[in-house]
Formats: sequence, C-alpha cells, structure tokens
Amino acid sequence: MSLDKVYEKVVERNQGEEEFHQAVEEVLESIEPAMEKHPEFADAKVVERLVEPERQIIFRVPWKDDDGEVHVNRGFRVQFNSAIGPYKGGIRFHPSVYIGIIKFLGFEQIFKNSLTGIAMGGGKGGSDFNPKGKSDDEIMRFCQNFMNELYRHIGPDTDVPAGDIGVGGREIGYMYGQYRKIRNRFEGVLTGKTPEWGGSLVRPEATGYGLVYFTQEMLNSNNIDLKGKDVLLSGSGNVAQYALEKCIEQGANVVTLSDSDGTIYDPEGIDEEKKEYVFELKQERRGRIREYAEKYDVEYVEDGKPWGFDADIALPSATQNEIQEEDAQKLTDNDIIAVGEGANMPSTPAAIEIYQQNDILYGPAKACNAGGVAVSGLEMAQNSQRESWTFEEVDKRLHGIMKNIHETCYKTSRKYGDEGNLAMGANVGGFVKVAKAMLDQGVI
Ligand code: NDP
Ligand code: 2IT
Repeated sequence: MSLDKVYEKVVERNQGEEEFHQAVEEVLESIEPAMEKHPEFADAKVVERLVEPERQIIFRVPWKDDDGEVHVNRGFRVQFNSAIGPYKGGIRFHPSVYIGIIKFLGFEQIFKNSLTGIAMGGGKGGSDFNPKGKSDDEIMRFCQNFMNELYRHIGPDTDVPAGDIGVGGREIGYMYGQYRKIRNRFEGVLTGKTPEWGGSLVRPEATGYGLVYFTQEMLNSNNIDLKGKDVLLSGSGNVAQYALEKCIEQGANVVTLSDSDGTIYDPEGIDEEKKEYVFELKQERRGRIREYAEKYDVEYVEDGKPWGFDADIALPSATQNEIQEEDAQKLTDNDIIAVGEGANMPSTPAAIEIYQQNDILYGPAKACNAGGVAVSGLEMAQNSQRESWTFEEVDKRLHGIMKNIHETCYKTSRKYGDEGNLAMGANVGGFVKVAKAMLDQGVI
C-alpha cells in the first residue's frame, strides 16, 4: 500500500481524531526516501502496523470533590509501540483530552524515544479531568482513582508513565503512592518522581534545558550564537520555566511568557529575579501570568499569543497547534531566525510550510523536546541500579543526548537527500530504527 493510501485508511479508521491524523500525515510525508531504501519495510507492512496502536485502554475514573459530590472522568492509556523497549510516555490531565490527542502524542512518542538512543517504546495517557481550581485533596483523590485502574496495565518493564500538561511532581507523587499501596512494590513504574524516593535530578529541568541545548546546536551549526538573542517563549509551565532558566544562563533574552488566559511582553527581558517570581507564581501559588504584568508593569495581552512580538527565536512550549498559519506569517514578518519546538506538535502543517519557504531554522518537537523523556530513561536506569547520579552527571548526559539527536537528524537529512531538513531527519531517524526492530521480531 502506498503511504498516501495508508494515511487515507488511518483517517477512515480513526474518524474525528484530527490531531492523530495530523501527526501521522507529518511523519508519512517524510519517510518515503526510507521506504525506497528499504523495500523490505513495505513487504512486511511495517507502516500499516505502526499506525495501529498495540493496545488502547479507556477507563472510568469516578472521584469525589470536597463537597462530597461524585464526578466521572475518562482515563486513557495508549500503548502504541514496544518494539524497542517498554512503553514510555507522559500522562496529560486537561479538559480537551480525548482519544485523538492521546493517540497523536503516543504516535509522536515512538519516534522521539527512538531518537534518544535509550531503549524505550512509545505510549501516552491522560484524562479529561481539569486540575485547574481543584484543591490538593481533590487532586489526590483523582490521582488515586486514576491509578486504581491504570496500575494493572503498567510496570517497570511494561509501561512507565510520567508527566505532561497538568501532571507534575505532585500528581506523580499521589499516583506513585497509590501504585505502591496496591502492588506492594517499590519500583520504577513512574518517572518524574521526587529525588528522595527514586526520582532523578534534572528531570524537572530536562525538557526545557534540552530544548535550549538542541536549539543551540541548530544555531551553532549555522554559525549563529544564542547569546544576546531575543526569545519568544510560550507557556509558563514545566517546559517553559526551565527553557527560561537555561536561556538566561546562556545569555539569551526571553521577552514573552503565556498561559491559556494571555501573554506578557517584557521587552527588557526576564532576568534571574523575575524568573524566581515566575517559579513562585506558577509552582507554589499556581497563579496566572497576568500577575507578572501587574507586578512588573509590562504589557499583557488577554487571550493573546507571543508570536506577533519582535524577536529572533521562537520556542513554543505550551500546546499543540499554538502556531497557526497567520502566527507563522507574523514570525516571518519579524525576521525570526529559528523555531525550536518545546511543546508537542505546536506548529500546524501550514505554519511549518511557511518556516520552510522562508528558510527559518526549524527544530521539530520530537527532537527538540526529547530531553524530558531522555532523562526519564536515565531515571529508569538509576532505579534499576538502585543508584542516584549527581545533578552534574545527569545534566552532562542530557547535553550529550541532545547533541547526538541533533547530529542524527542532521546526518539523516543529508543521507536521505535533503540536507538540513531536521524534521525529515527526525522522522526518518526515529522511524528506521523502530521499523528494523519490527522486522527482526516478526509479524506479531
Ligand atoms: P504544564 O501543564 O506544566 O504547562 C502547560 C503550559 O501551557 C501552561 O502555561 C498552560 O496554561 C499552557 N497551556 C496548556 N494548554 C493550553 C491551551 N490549550 N491553550 C493555551 N495554553 C495552554 O505542561 P508542560 O510544560 O509539561 O507541557 C507543555 C508542552 O510540552 C506540552 O505540549 C507537552 O506535551 C510538552 N512536553 C512536555 C514534557 C514534559 O516533560 N513535561 C516533555 C516533552 C514535551 P494554563 O496553565 O493556563 O493551562
Ligand atoms: O511528551 C513527552 O515526551 C513527555 N511528556 C515526557 C514523557 C516521559 O516519559 O518522560
């Protein structure tokens, strides 16, 4: 079957799952050269198998709020592909979550995890539960009830979830506690744990730091320095916070942050002291980014996004499809040099086309944001060895992994005839390894 036909069939068999269609199309569009080089992939129907998750679990999550009222949410875990390792990928709590979002994220995760060079398959989970405005007790009860079903599907050698939007250290703690109680086992079944009870240092920082390391590689290979550049950063959650920290450390000037209510613009740049304020605002008080604008007397655009402001580099780190065609046009009009994707699939296909037409350096999500899952892989390794590595050791490994991923993407783009197309390099580089593993292991 041609790749076009495979895509058509995916749309037909997964109706209404637009984000999943988008993620599949983006990969299938770029792996043609790999299929030509490896006719054995088509013979074994590797792509037809790859686009069908190995297992999809959907379950009921009932929970009681602080007033004693019962609510019912839906839980998901999609175990997409385990050809190169146990399923690995985050859990997202957000009201927009449905099977199409979990499948797009799980599909992306296969290639991302492959690129890290660590033995991890692809999976993703989540719930349409909205954590915003919930008390700590409500979050705890929800996490416990979520784990009451999830526990039977996961394990340190089977499937190892972690965080994503709406799931951070607090939620991982509650889920881990419940898993341990049910299973009576203390084992590395989740990553993103607190270091005192099995977590890895640098895991909270890893996605944001990794994004900046990758972006630096991309810039340096074009003889451009990150230092002194103005950066548009979106989101103000885990990924954005640590991308901000690393940008400051590397001498770049972050001028925007956002959340789902709006965007702040601070032309002087967010310095160390303002960063500490953002950390306290978001990590402790769980407040809104609007408060930054009030505190530092800077512009706040309600419902606005960062993409119209003048800068050199854009690091979208909030959510999928946050850069639409018109946003990409604004970036182009402002002569943006590079886009590095911290979020998963933050650019629409039309936006990516605009980057490519205008020679904007483009670091795709599955390469740029792989630092998070890479350090999750290092957390699994430490758990297996019952060891804890130092911050410096983990950070050094993360930096090395991000450099390797950039090199893989670059070399793969050259080998397959489109030098510098890192999106193609990431897709083909991630795909070929998984496809070969599937061939080696037969039709199962
Ligand atoms: P957080 O929940 O910590 O932060 C998410 C941020 O994005 C918040 O500022 C949130 O605003 C904003 N946001 C979320 N959804 C929307 C939306 N629909 N519209 C506008 N703004 C939105 O999540 P993370 O920082 O962990 O995740 C951010 C992105 O990075 C996601 O795409 C995630 O998949 C990806 N990612 C995360 C990794 C990780 O290790 N955590 C690893 C790799 C990728 P608000 O608070 O108002 O909702
Ligand atoms: O999208 C992602 O890579 C994550 N949310 C992190 C996954 C993980 O298992 O650490």
